[in-house]
Amino acid sequence: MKKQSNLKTAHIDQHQVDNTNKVLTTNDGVPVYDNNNTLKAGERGPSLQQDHIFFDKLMHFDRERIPERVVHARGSGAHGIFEATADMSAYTSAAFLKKGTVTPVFTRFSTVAGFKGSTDLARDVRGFSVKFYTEEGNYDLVGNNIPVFFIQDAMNFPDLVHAVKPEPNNEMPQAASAHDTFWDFISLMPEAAHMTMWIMSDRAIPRSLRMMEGFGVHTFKFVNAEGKATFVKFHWKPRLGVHGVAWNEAQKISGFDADFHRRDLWEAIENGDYPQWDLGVQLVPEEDESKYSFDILDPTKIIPEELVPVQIIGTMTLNRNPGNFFAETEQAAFDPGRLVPGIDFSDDPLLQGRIFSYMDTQNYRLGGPNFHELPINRPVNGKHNNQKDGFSRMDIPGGAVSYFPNSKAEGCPYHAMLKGETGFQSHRQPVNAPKVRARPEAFADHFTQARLFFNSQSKEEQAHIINALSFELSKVKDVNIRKRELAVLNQIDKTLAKKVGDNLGLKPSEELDPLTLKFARQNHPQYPIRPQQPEIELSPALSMKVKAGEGTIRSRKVAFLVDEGVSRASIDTMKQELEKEGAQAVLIAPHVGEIKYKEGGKAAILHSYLTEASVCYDAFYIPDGDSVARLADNADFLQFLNEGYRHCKALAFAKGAESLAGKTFIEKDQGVIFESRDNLAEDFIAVMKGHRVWERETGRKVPA
Ligand code: HDE
Repeated sequence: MKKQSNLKTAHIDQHQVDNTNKVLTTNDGVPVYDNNNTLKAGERGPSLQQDHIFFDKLMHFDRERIPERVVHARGSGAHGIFEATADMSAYTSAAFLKKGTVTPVFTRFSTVAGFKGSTDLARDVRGFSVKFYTEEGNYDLVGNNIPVFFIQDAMNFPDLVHAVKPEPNNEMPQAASAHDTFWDFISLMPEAAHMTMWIMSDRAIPRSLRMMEGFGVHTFKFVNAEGKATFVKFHWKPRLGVHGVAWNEAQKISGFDADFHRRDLWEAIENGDYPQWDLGVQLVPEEDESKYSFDILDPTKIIPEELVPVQIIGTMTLNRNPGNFFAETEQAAFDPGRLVPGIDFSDDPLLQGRIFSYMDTQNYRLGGPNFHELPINRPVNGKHNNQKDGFSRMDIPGGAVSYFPNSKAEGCPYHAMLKGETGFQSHRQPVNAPKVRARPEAFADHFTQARLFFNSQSKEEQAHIINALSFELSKVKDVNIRKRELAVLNQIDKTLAKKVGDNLGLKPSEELDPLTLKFARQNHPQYPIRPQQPEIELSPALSMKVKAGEGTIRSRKVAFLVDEGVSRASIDTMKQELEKEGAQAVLIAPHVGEIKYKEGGKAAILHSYLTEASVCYDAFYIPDGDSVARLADNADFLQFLNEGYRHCKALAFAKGAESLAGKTFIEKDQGVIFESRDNLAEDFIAVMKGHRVWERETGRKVPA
């Protein structure tokens, strides 16, 4: 694919700095003669206070950090475009959703709990924020890769975050929910049950940011040109399918390459493998607001895709890496309160709280109210208003007029209504109700959809959830918390609770813990309620197996494990077949530099066992040659293979290399390809297309 430049974001690009053939200057443009030595009284003397060049440099350096995001601190971003592909005018007047419209975007993916420098492979929700630079101003769709949330009301958000973040006395553990305070909170908030199932599933350890779904989570409103509203849920569907790694693998990747996801996104874009997502919507007519067994305003509930199908309305392509991480990714200010005409909030109480929080946090984090003027946050259509001054004002609005109404500037900037233009108008929703601090009754059904999720998973996916819960609760020191959460799990599914209980040496109690009930009743005095009969008992769309996609190996990394004397023919044939499918072959040898081919000539080696780890590859191939005898006693090589097998990956052995499998604990299965028994490249590719051979875990009891 040819590399695209994004002309429409020229407003950002014009701020790029070109240092070619330029002299180094101070911040005031004064040329610097010597950038290595401070000004001293003599060569061995004290430094002088008049070293304004040094002070200029240090003043800036001392202020190079800004507060990291209180949540979602760790993130990676990319530029791209969104193309609307369906006629949505019956539902929304949003200009960027008009069929055929192409809009520049900036997208940032993130983990939630860890600090800015934490590992990418934490078990966590991933943020999925998209800023659309539309002709009607910026629209931010600030979503997650999981379609529900832990809590129902914004009031609980700081508490949730305090509970999951490292504990305040010792600031441990980093980027992990496996600790007492998180599970203490969760076990007292049964409304978190549904999200708990998702976060313990492989959705929380994605193989790649390019292989995860995104969700707006809340119900929003589309508003059409006549002012009629339709409820809408947003979905991003990755073209590469939805895939996760194994938990054991995730932990090791965190050690070997904490930037694994960031690197993967960056490299894919640099290689022209532009990731793509289709944007889908679920539409619910206003008249159907109360039609379902759950409340569509409750952010702990989904609308199952089987009840309301997802319609695809556009495609996002990420095609350009940022030029500067700080200026773009770090300073990007996302805010669900940034709406454009044709889209509005619903009354989801979690969403309502977010409308305040994001703008407030940007004011603090980016040092004042002019963060909209940072290149990454500027609207493409320009901004025109009478707002003045404040820290770091970048625009220079000329003239004496900064008020409205005015006559001196001919009433400009004018209100849209004055010239018969529409502008942003809120949906004319009637509101007349007593002021209360309370929740709707249907919000108190915490387990029906948690059960729906668990029951809709494949056998292997259920096993991963059980293992994840067992891991996390084993790390919890307080046995009372373990017991309380087990009682919550027992309300979701008895087998689930029993299996987790077995791993903890505990028997799940039939009833919720009195403390859980006490706190649940604060939110829902009538708790527990009798839930309404759900519309469906199973939702295949919730399984990652179903969302795996049609199977592609584009951009997957295959390790070719080689040594001196390897057969060139055996490498080249496989390499060609893999490259035809868009995968990458990476030669790994005991040392970097060069190795000799059996047939003569040399191969350049860029990667060795010192620099690489098995967990960072999707599949393994062992070619023929004199290399085979050398590798037989190489512990690094054998560990590569054993781990690849354990993590349920595809392994292919050229004919002369098959004996090496006998040196490992690998047993022949559908994911282990032997040239003498299988169609080497064809079967290898077919297995890779399925991502992993998860069945290996249950068959051979190899816990991944
Ligand atoms: Fe956020 N969230 N959030 N959140 N959130 C932030 O804003 C907040 C929630 C999400 O890539 C903060 O700029 C409250 C749900 C993403 O820069 C902060 C509540 C969803 C990002 C904030 C929620 C999200 C954030 C921290 C409950 C999924 C990263 C820094 C009422 C729909 C955006 C910042 C980026 C970031 C507040 C709940 C997604 C503090 C109060 C639900 C993807 O403002």
